[in-house]
Amino acid sequence: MTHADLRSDTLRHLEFSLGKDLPHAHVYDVRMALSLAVRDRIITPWFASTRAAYAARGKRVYYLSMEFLIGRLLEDAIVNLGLMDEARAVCESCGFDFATVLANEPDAALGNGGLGRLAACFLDSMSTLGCPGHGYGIRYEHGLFQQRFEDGVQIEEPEEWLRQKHAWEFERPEVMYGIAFGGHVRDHDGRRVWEPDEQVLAKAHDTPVIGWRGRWANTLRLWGAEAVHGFDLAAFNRGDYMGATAPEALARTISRVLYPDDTSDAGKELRLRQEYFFTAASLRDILRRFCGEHEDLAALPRHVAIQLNDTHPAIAGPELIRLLHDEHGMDFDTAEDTARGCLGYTNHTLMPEALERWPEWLMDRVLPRHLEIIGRIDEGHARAHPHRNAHILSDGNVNMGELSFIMAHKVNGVSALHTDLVKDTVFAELHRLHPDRIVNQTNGVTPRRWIVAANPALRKLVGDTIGPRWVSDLERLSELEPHVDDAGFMDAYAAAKRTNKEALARWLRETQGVTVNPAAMFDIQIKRIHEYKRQHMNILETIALWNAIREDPNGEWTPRVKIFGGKAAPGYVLAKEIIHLINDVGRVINADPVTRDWLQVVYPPNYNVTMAERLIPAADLSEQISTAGKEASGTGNMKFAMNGAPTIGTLDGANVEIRERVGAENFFLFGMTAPEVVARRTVEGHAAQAIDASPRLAQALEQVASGVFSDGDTDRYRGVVDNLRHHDFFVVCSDFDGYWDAQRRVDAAFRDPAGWMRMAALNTARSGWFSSDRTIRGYMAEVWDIAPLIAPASDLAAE
Ligand code: B1N
Repeated sequence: MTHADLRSDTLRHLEFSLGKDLPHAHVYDVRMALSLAVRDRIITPWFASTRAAYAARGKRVYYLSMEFLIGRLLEDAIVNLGLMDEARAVCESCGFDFATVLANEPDAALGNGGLGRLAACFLDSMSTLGCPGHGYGIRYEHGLFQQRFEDGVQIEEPEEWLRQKHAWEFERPEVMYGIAFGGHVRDHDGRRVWEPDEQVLAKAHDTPVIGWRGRWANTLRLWGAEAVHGFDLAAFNRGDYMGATAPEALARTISRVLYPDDTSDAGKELRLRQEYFFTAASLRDILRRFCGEHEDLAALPRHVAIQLNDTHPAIAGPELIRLLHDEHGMDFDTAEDTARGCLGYTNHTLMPEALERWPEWLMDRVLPRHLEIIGRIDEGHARAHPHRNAHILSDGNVNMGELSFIMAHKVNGVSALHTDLVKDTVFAELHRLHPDRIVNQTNGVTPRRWIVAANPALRKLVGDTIGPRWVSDLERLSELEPHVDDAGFMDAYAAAKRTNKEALARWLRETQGVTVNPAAMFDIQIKRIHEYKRQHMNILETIALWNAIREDPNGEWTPRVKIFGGKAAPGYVLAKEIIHLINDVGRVINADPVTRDWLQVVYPPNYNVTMAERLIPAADLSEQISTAGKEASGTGNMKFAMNGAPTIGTLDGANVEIRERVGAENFFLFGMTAPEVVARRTVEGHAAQAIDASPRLAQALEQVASGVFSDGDTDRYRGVVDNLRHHDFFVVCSDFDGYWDAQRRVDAAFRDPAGWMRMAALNTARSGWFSSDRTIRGYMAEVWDIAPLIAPASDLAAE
């Protein structure tokens, strides 16, 4: 492929697909035309992959997820196809800045956070490895809300990514399924027959997902909801114009908006409808594909692996039984075993409020036949295990975790620690009954997006040092290790970090109007705002540091920029109070001339995938400070480590494995362990005790309470302060001094630039294991029982 080809294709699309000529083209037109020209280059490998998958007559993987946090796709496609230089040249020859063209693409925020981004990284890795499969999800009209700050307060606004045409998708009006809801179940000659009273159409929209170097491409199929009869002409003719469009509006509600709750569940009927809608459509599609190739439905598990991304698609179990038994006439027990042979379930959280439970009456109203089937699964399980204590149906609820566990042949946690906790806590009983079912698959992230695309400076240095193969074989990053003793390499490594920090500083100046010193430590905490993630501990430490510098302005301090990013669920009052507090503290501290050279707080609004791509490569320090036992894995922690930002963190989630691999001396550990946290909570007055023992913490809390950061308003932070003083479930107070001490160790280490850079480079060199390629290989071998359809990329000769 030459630059001339890509240019002429882009100009052709500009003219014939966008209807513009170059002199009148807006950056939107150029971005769309380039996207279409790049997309054209995905079609051939996409078709070839589809044909190869059919020819193999083997197994396919179906990844069912409520969320796919894919972000922007153009740069990703360009990177995977190796078209970086050509694409840049095309833009420039058209008179457009490449970065501006890339930035014109909306960030597809079809997810809340880690769970959705993991699904996106998995798609990338499945395509890179040649694992045949599809992602199935919902084509939300509105992704995660846009966040802005008004006087420091989070304001949510609707996200409008589909206002413009989505360049990457193919609408498939011929792939449409009627999805039923409600109604009754009746007996017909001893058979149970569901007579629903409502139908919504699910229409397919396909996005090709290209792997590294275009060797394989899978499909992300997202379902949009439409009405069976979209327009009520009779109502219109009566002059009832609103009524005429009501059926369409009602049906479309199902795929209208992503629920903005991360790790908690509203228990709303619409959410249940969303879950059933996309799960049922996906299963119909899977069976249609299977029946086109095979006769015997009993062979389903040999050809179909369905992965449930948390319990959100848990209705897949009963729905698959319903399809096999009610519709295809398989006997119930065989249908149940067949379904189980196909299904795998990934658990992503132990937070009690996130474990989905639906009231039986609601399930009965929306999915009456499914409730019956669930009852039968539960009875069958009880009969097989008479002394068991785990029930799917209990206290008038349907427990979706238990349902998922019982209906899956494999259940997995997402980090070693999390999997142990899954075995010991939520599923202890079921684990005892089914000791071989739970396995661990530690999360990973795709290096294509998180190094190659996001960090070109590091990509070039790594490529120049160890060649190109590391991109699809990330463990090869270990070949960098000997070079940490080479002054030339280390100078280049430091220069790459400096380049990224300067780029971030420029962006902060241009978009946020704040000036930061690129020589200062960039200390970054980016993730959803949640008490268990303890952003409030970070901001309290910031206040304590501010106090300490003011007391001794001529002391030996390390300049720091504390950067925060993240959204709070709109209904999570305390999390929104924490956001307000960070902004208030930033306003006061940033205005203090005494500390200005040492400490700054920056909180750019509307954190998303695109912002993460900008922040992570520029980070010096990665904040992973959750209460031990609460963060199932984390994936941001892995992105920071590979981009050369050592972690300050607790022994939680995948932090444990990161520390083991990068080495304890390259990781700033503090805090209680998971069992210590559990024990600490039983100590009466643990928070007050910790505050009494820590003058620094007591002072910082008192400043927040007394209005130092809220113009004297002593009410504004009553929620946060009272919670910490009297309740403190997430043991912020008890971990505070350990955190403070760890931060001072960080300060000291950062004052030795060579030592720090060595630590950063070792983080890069030793984080190859955290590639999502490794994770997907694990699922393929231990959960899906499937082999790749292309040779490993590492077998290829270097380009
Ligand atoms: O899943 C990520 C993990 O790395 C994180 O530690 C974990 O917190 C995250 C309900 C969730 N767990 N549960 C959710 C998301 C949306 C929702 O509606 C729960 N997200 C996680 C990937 O394993």
